Amino acid sequence: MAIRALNEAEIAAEMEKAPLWKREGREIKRIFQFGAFMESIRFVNAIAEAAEKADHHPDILVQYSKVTLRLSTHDCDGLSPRDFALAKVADELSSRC
Ligand code: H2B
Repeated sequence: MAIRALNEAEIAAEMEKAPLWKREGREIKRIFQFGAFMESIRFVNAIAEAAEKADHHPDILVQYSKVTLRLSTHDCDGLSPRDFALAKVADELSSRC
């Protein structure tokens, strides 16, 4: 299904609702800090399940107790509502890991 990239004003509005995320060009990024490696892995497994269900997949970097997620929409070469929807899910899941 075709998806439209958000324009700058729409991205700014979404960023206000996602204060823990940083804009980096055509991506948004958040570093999640956990207490231990296995917490990182539980989070990665949970976000992988959510991503597969949503058919929207983040770039994931695990560094011991730290997980970096980067979100962008390849299909529109930019940021779309799907990125911000998955960012919100990641925020919610991270508080449970
Ligand atoms: N993930 C991300 N991050 N961006 C996409 O554009 C995207 C995706 N597209 N996951 C999906 C899969 C698409 O390739 C499939 C065919 O629906």
